[in-house]
Amino acid sequence: MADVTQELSINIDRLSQRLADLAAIGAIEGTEGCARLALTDEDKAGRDLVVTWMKDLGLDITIDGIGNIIAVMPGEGPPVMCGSHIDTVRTGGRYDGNLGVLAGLEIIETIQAAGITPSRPLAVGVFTDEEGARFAPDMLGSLVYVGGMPLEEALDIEGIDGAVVGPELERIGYNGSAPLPGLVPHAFVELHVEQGPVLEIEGVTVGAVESVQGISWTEVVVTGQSNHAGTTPMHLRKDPGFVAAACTQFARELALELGHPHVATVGRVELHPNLVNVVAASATFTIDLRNTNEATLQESERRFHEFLTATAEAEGCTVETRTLARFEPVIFDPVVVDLVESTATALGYSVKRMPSGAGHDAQMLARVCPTAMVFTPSVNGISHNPAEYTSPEDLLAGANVMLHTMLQLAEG
Ligand code: HGY
Ligand code: MN
Ligand code: MN
Repeated sequence: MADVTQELSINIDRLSQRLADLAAIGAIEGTEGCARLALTDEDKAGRDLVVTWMKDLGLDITIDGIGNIIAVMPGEGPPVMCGSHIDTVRTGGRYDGNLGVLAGLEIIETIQAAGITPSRPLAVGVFTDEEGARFAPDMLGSLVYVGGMPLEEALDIEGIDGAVVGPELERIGYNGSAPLPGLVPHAFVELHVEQGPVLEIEGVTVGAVESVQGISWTEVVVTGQSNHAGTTPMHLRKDPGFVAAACTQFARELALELGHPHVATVGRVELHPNLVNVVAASATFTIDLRNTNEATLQESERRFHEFLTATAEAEGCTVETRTLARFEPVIFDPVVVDLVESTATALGYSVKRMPSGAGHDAQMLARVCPTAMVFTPSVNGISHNPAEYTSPEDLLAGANVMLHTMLQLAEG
């Protein structure tokens, strides 16, 4: 196998072109970004395009009951797998998830062109509904892939728009029959944009990701009493909109008190009837809490819930909560992390070991095989925003680190 040198390199123009071609599906006008919420027509169109590219590479393609697409080179034994997701949030960038999938295709095309046949086959996975923005939890497809959730339970999940996973999968034609849990890889590596500011601020080209922080998503429904905005004295109100706003303020104050890396986000808020002159009848909102430390994450959940309960009671409102996602922090395989780090150094790139603030499919594959991630910098640390950008030089670096990491895993 070729040494770890730039002599064997991916083709950045071909990778950039595929990123552009995929981003054209669900393109957000006037931006570089795209919107392909899971299991929508746009997601289907993106899947169809990626499957075409997989077929062009002569890969063996399987689709399972939750719609995960796994493409494997010819060969014997468990593959060295990479991959990610191609579903996006509603204000998505073109790199989040897409890079990990398309760099995998680029790597396979590169080694085929070089006439290299690894001892273990390489594979690329496209995992369904990583974002969890339409159908919670996030990382749904990879969670089912590793046996973390029964398929039947996943197929019954109702989305924020009332659609249900199973019928939507059928509607877009990706309710496959490949067995679940899925094929256990020899190892898994995910290339992903950092989606944060650390690599850029520190002037580092590659992230060797050691862990993913814990994630807690809860949907809260506060019910009060709809009333006239002009005639209802303040002391007689039962205003769920006020409770939602007070909880948003508390979440921020609690995060600042707990300090970095704790983060808290109220990302979705829906008042009903949502009218200028009506004290709301109900407020539905989500709270996303994250921390690298499980005990601190649990403390934040407890304190948030206590504040919510006390504030709603004082306002004469009732509360219902529903857990949308709850994943503990995940530590990646130190051997694979070391390999990412040593490979980046051998290729002449600056590299930093770091945690991931975002959730990723790799945190699920880590349950079944040695797993780690490669990060590339995000300009201005921006993501989940159409302005998301990573330079071709950094994309090249990240993809080459993944190429050589995968080849070493295939020979190791
Ligand atoms: O929410 C996340 O961290 C990921 O983008 N699904
Ligand atoms: Mn992602
Ligand atoms: Mn994302």
